[in-house]
Amino acid sequence: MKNNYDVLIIGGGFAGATTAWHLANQGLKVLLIDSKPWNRIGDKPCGDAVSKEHFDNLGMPYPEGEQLEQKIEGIKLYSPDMKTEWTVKGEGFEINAPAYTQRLLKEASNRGVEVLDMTTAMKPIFEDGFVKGAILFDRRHNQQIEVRAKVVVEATGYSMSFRSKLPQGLPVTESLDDKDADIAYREVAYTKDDIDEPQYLKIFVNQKASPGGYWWYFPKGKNKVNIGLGIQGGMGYPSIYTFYDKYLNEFGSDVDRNRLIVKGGALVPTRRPISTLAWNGILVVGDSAFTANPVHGGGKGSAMISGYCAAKAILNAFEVGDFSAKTLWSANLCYIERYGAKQASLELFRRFLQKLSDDDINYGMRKKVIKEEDLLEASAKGDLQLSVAEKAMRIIAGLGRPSLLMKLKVVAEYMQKAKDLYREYPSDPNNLEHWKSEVNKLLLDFENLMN
Ligand code: FDA
Ligand code: PGT
Repeated sequence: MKNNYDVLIIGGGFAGATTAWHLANQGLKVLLIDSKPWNRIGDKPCGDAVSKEHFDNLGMPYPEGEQLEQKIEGIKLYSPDMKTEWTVKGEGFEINAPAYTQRLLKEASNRGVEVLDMTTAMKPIFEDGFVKGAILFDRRHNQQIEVRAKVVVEATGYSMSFRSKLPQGLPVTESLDDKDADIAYREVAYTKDDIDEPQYLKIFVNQKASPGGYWWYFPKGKNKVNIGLGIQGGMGYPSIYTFYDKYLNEFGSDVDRNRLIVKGGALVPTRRPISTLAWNGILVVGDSAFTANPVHGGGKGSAMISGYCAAKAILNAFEVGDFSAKTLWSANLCYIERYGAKQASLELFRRFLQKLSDDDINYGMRKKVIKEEDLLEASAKGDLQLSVAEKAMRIIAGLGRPSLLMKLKVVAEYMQKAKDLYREYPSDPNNLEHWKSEVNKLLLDFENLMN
C-alpha cells in the first residue's frame, strides 16, 4: 500500500501527541503512528510528575478526571543523611500518563489527525538528501505501508528508532553517550498506610543508594505511590534492580509490593538537546531529541515544548512551501529559547552534582551553601547567580577540608558561558558545525577544570 501525507508523526508519546494536538485542524493531512495498541499509548516508565507551568505556557489542557491522580504543591528534597529537608514550592500534577496522552490523541483525531496504533516505522525513505517518508508495518492488518510525507516528525522516545536508521553523518543522527543518561526504574503500588502529605513530591539525594541520580517518592493519591530511582549510565554500577531491592525499605517502607500496579525501567537523557531538531524533511522531538531536564530528569514538560515548536515550524514551512533544514530551523530557535539553553547550562550543573560526595551534599544543604530558592532558580531557569556562588564560597571556606564544592564559582561561570553560547545559536544550518565545535570546546574546558 502507498499513501501520501503532509506530515507523518512517528511515536504517540508526550512529544508526538503534543505535535499532533498543535497541528490538528490546520488544514494539513497528518498521520500519527505508534507501535503500541491504543490503550497502551503513553504507558512508559515514568515518575509522572509535570509542572503546571508547561500547560499554561503552551495553552494545553490541564489533566482532569482519571488523567489527574494528585495535585502537587511542591517538592521536598532530602539530604543523604536525612537531616536536612528543603521544600521547593510549585504547582504541578501527578498524572495518569496513558490517560492524558490518549486524551490529547483523541482530541487531535477528532480534529482530523489520523492515528494508526500497532504500526511501526521500520525504515526511513531518504532521497536527494531529504527524509521523504517511511516504510511502516501495520500489525493490526498485517500489511506494509509506504508513507510519503513532506515532513516526518521523529518522536520515538529514547529508542531513537527512526533517526538512528538515517544515513550516519546527518546532524540528526547524533547518538547518546551512556554517561549522559540515567538508567531509571520505578514501581507503582498501593501503600500500607495513608500517605501523610500526598501533595508533596519527595526527592532523596543519596550517592550510595542512587549514584548520579536520586530516589523519588511521588504520591498518586492518598494510598498509591510512584517510587523509583535513577543512576548514572556508563559507570559500571550494578544493575538498577540491585539498588531498588537493596534500598526500597529506606525510601518506601510503606510500599505494599503485594499490591503492585506496574513496574519498569528506561533511560533518561540528561544532557543538552540534540544539536539540531531539524534537517531536510525531518524534525526530532522529545526524548529522542534529548529534551529532558539534565538535573531532575523530568522530560514530559520539555517534550511538550519541543512538540509545540515542531508544530509551529511545520505550519510555517507549509506557508512558505519549503521543507528544507533552512526553513524547519525555526524549531531550534523556538526550543532553545524556551528550554534548550537552560538544558545546556544544567548539563554542566549536573556533571558537577554527580561528582559531589554525600558528605559534600549533607554539608552543602545543611549550611545552605545554596539555598532552596537558588536551587529552584538553577533547576528551573538554568541560572546559578554568580553572587550566590560567591556567597557559597565564603561559607565553604570554613569547611577546613578539600571539597569539590570549592568549584561552585567556576560552575556558575561556565553555566553562564553555556547559556551565552546558546544565545548565539546559528540562524543558518551552514554554521552548525562551527557552533558545535565551540560547544564541545566549552564542555572539554569544563571537564578539565572539574578534574
Ligand atoms: P515516549 O517514550 O513517551 O514515546 C515514544 C513513543 O514512540 C512510544 O509510544 C513508542 O511506542 C513509540 N515508538 C518508538 N519507536 C517507534 C517506531 N519505530 N514506530 C512507531 N512508534 C514508535 N518526566 C517527567 O516529566 N516527570 C517524571 O516524573 C519523570 N519520571 C521518569 C521516570 C523514569 C523511570 C523514566 C525512565 C523517565 C522519567 N521521565 C519523567 C522522563 C519522561 O518519561 C520522558 O522524558 C517523556 O515521557 C518522553 O516522551 P516522548 O514522547 O519523547 O517519548
Ligand atoms: C544529579 C543528576 C540527576 C540526574 C537525574 C536523573 C534521575 C532520573 C529520574 C527521573 C525522575 C523524574 C522526576 C521528575 C521530577 C519533576 C520535577 C519538576 O517538575 O520540576 C519542576 C519543574 O521543572 P521544569 O524544568 O519542568 O519546568 C520549569 C518551569 O516550571 C517551566 O518553565 C521544578 O522543580 C525543581 O526543579 C525542583 C528541584 C529538584 C532538583 C533535584 C535535583 C537533585 C540534586 C540536588 C542536590 C543538591 C545539592 C546542593 C549542594 C550544594
